[in-house]
Amino acid sequence: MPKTKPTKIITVANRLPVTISDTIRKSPGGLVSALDGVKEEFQLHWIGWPGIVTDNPKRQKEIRHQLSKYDFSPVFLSENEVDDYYQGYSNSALWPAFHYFPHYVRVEDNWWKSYQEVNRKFAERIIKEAQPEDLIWVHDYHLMLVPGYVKKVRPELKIGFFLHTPFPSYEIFRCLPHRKEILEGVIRADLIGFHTYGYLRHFRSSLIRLLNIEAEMDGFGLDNKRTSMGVFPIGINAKSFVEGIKTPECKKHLKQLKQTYKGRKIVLSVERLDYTKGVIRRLRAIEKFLQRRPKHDDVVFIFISVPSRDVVKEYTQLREDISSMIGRINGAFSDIHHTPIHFIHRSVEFSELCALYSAASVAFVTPLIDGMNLVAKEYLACHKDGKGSLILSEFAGAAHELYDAIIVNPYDIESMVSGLERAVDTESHDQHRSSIMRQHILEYDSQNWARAFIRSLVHTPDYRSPSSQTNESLKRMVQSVRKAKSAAVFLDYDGTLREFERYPRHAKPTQDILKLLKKLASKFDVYILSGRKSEDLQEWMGQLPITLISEHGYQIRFAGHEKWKRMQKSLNLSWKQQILEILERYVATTPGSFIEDKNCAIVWHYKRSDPEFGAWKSQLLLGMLSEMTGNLPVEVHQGHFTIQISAVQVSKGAAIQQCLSKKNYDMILCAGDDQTDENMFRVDHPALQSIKVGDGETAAAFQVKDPSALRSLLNKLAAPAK
Ligand code: GDG
Repeated sequence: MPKTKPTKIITVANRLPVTISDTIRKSPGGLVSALDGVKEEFQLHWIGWPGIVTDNPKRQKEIRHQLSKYDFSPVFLSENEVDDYYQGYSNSALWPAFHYFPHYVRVEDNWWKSYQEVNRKFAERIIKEAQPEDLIWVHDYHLMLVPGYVKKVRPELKIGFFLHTPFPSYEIFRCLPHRKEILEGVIRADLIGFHTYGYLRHFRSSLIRLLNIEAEMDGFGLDNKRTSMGVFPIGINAKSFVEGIKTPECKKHLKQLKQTYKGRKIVLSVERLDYTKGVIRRLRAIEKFLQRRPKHDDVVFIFISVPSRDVVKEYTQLREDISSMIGRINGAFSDIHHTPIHFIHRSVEFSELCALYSAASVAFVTPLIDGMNLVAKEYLACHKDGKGSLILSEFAGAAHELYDAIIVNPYDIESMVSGLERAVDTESHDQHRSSIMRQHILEYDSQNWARAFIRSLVHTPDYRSPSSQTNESLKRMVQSVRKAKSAAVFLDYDGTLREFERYPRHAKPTQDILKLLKKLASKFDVYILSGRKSEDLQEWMGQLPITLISEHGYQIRFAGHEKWKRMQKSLNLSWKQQILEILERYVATTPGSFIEDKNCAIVWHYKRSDPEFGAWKSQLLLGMLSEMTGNLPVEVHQGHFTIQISAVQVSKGAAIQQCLSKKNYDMILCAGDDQTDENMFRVDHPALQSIKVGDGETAAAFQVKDPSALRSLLNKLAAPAK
């Protein structure tokens, strides 16, 4: 059998894993090793900035050529783009916002423009290079607009987006001036992944609040397409550390370390110098620990602090604060033989890093917040004997998996000091716990992570082009209504013919809608079947030659008539008072909600309440109503931010049937958007065709995206025959 070509994964990240100087070196970062694990199944291609600024076309061509050997495709950035998109918007606005430092967020005018331009550059590269069957995997906060830009041009491409940082709570995220645009870009991906459930929950909450998207925990519908969301905690390349500690270079470093620090326990911190890492608070804890320990020359603290973003002012300030604090502590606690803190402000070779991890009795990892934190995992991977103790901040994503570590609160200095005391004087059960965590790390490594994400991406639904069969049959249905000798068109109003407004009174029909109804009425019998009161319908559409039905079928005004009539002869409304009392209690305890008291129905509206709280209270109310209305002549419906309790004799289905019993039609078309319209769709009539407006489960035969899509369909219906 001929071998089928493996699927290509196009990994798109701000930075390509290369270092370019006189030569080009591939640099083995976390992502490279993660993707190594899927090399057998997939072909790998990378798009990213090569980390060098050059506007010389000859040099660019040369670099492009060299990188193509690795399957890397460089996106070149100008000096201004590095300043504005990278140092600016990405690292001085998004990074602090996503890490709960809103007071560090700065946004200069050209930064956002540059962020958009560079994201567009990346998108253009994907659009140019991707084949329809390729999988696109976009990484991190630098490139959040890329999925939106790509999908506009290549909707068929499957795109996954993974956020390596935390996603902050809505209250923080909303501080960003371009919060909506950022979400609108990223939601176009087919799969969006986070390290923890907490970040996913915050992201969902922002979607609900800022974009009015009714997102579930596992995803949301958008334009008749579903975007999935999931939790994929990243692992480390465990094998490289297990092997790394066995190499001669590592063993050499280890021997040196053991000699230098003989008789002392090493407490190790490794990180990029960043305000999120909690170094100042950690130093405070160390100072207190030293004060409390009469003889402290048996412990040494080593900091590997990799220089980072030193053009950003907060980072230079932090560097100075750390230096002066270390100077003060070392000054107070050193003697001729011993200095408690060794601060190394540079990166170390991989073999030296492995040796440091191995030599350290304790890893002191106390970020104020961290997407995951790989150092905690790497440290444990280097301790086969389980002897290392891990002190881990509860604010690191890793704490969700490594719950057997000594978990501390970095805002509580005392908690860190007692964690240190416990770790330095390790008890045997801590060793056992470290072994259990190590086992987990070896199993759930970076390759496992990449595989899990890619498999989920593969399983997201495929793109259905608008020219698919559904559209063809919709067209055929429109044709058959057009050709009918006598046809009726039943239309719901809010959310169907007209978009919702924040205030229902503002949802007046536009001139275009009025014209459309008039045109339709010249060819068909048109019925507006709404939940609104007759006053609204009369005021807005009373002048048109169409039949108006108010309150889901309570009153009717026939086309060409003045008067409104009741549709039922008798109605039992004795239940209203009892229901009103309950709803009043809900209004009192759900800020923003209110009651609409209609003739044969009562509606509880919660559109203006907090969306998550309102949705939760609506579920409570539904539960209570379903229990207590069992013996009452009512129906309970959940609508668009509403719960409606109405007399059982009154429903859109019953209203349609009453109309159909008076006149015969060859074709009947009905359209609606919410649950109250579903019993209209379920009416059993051979000539009935139904259209649901919007996403979601429905009994309707057809679905269109939104009111504007329905209007364009109705316009086709009303157009004169060619
Ligand atoms: C993002 C998120 C999330 C550090 N110093 C040296 C060195 N390192 C290596 C470590 C580790 C990595 O850098 C730092 O780990 P982080 O977890 O902080 O990862 P980042 O890429 O900075 O950050 C973070 C991560 O993405 C993954 O999703 O965990 O929360 O912010 O691998 O070993 N390596 C060498 N010498 C050093 O001096 N060789």
